Amino acid sequence: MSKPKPSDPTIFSKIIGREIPADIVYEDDECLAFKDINPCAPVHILVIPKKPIPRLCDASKEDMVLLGHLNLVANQVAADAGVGDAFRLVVNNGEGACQSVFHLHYHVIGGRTLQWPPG
Ligand code: IU
Repeated sequence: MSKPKPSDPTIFSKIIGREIPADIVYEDDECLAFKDINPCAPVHILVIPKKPIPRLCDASKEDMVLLGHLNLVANQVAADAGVGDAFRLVVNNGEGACQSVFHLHYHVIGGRTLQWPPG
């Protein structure tokens, strides 16, 4: 079997297509937000675009509005989860930054004391 390419569909595409279940907390035409299956904090939600952009660095100018929208949805899901005033938004970009699923996602993390700098 050949190594998956960054452009291959990921498990997140299957979540968008409802081929596999997820605990979805928000959806609109452009994006989806669901609870991380392996949370690192009491609130750990992933916000993903429906467009399969593999990494943040693969986004282009045409994605400008979409990227802004993802940020506002992150605000919204954080507020809905009760952590609107204290949360962290994380994008792991590339293998070297611990990205493991190559479909752009924003981690919304909160509900506990967060340290800085992160590990
Ligand atoms: P990363 O930034 O690519 O490392 O984050 C991927 C996240 O996706 C990670 O926190 C996983 O726990 C999470 N996840 C998930 O919520 N559901 C899944 O089916 C899979 C990964 I695979």
